[in-house]
Amino acid sequence: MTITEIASKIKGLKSALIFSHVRPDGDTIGSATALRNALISLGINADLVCDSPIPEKFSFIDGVGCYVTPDKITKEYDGYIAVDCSVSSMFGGAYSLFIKNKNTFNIDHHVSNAKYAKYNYVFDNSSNCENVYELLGALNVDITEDIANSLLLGIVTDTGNFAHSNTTAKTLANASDLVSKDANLNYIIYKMFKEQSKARAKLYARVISNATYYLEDRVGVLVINKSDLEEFGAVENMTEGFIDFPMTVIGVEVAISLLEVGDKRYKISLRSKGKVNVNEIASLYGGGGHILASGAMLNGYKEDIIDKLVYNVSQRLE
Ligand SMILES: [Mn+2]
Repeated sequence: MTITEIASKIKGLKSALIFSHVRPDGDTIGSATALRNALISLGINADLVCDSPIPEKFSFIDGVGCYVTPDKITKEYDGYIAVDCSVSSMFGGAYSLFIKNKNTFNIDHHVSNAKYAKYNYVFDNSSNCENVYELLGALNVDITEDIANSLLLGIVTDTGNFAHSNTTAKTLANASDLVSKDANLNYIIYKMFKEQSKARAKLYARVISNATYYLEDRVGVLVINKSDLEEFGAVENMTEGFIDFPMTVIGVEVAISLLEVGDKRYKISLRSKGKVNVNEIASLYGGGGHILASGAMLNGYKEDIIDKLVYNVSQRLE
């Protein structure tokens, strides 16, 4: 469907429930909150649903406090609109609710989108917020400061702060437009990429200072022990982004992190700069992901796990 067709279908609604994916990121939250405010400005009743808690760091975005879990939905809506959800599993438990409505919309940017809705608008932009921005244009919505902040949030997070290869001239032009509409780029970047708790900062310093290097410094390894988490009062999800550190080291081709999640049980993350397909390595242990970013769960002593993984890398570096 074209954006004009989707816009005219949405204009016909009196009420809509907007769905964000589980483990929500800035793009699904930005898409949903921008669309909610836009629909309300058009006189359409709009609510938000997500089958996961919304991380605290997004609380500065207008409308984030309105999310409810699917079990709280009792009202009827004219239409259900999913944003940034490529497949049914991304809805979590909310999918069984989603399919109950006759007017379902799917607005997404993943090329792998399963086109599961009655009305599908899937376009391969950097972020779904770029698609929503285009949709709001087709709906003739006034871009308020709140809407601009929501949309810029999705662009900034899905492009990794404009650093990923999905950042195009159009992405930057859209971001520039949103800044001209008073989106606070500086604050969004601080909240998404810089701000951290003291517990995380202390854990990070510990883990990074204990990094080890193998194969003439072509592999960098981080170990995150349960005892370190406990010492600083940190929790597992605070370790997100740690693995980016060894990747900054000149000469390192592959980064590996081991997060101790149980007795002799480790959650493994793998990153590659391109010479090694780490998806192949993760697959050896029942894990998977992408060529440059993959993960798996391994049992055993950490020294043995590191030995095995470094060996797997060495076989692929020659
Ligand atoms: Mn996205």
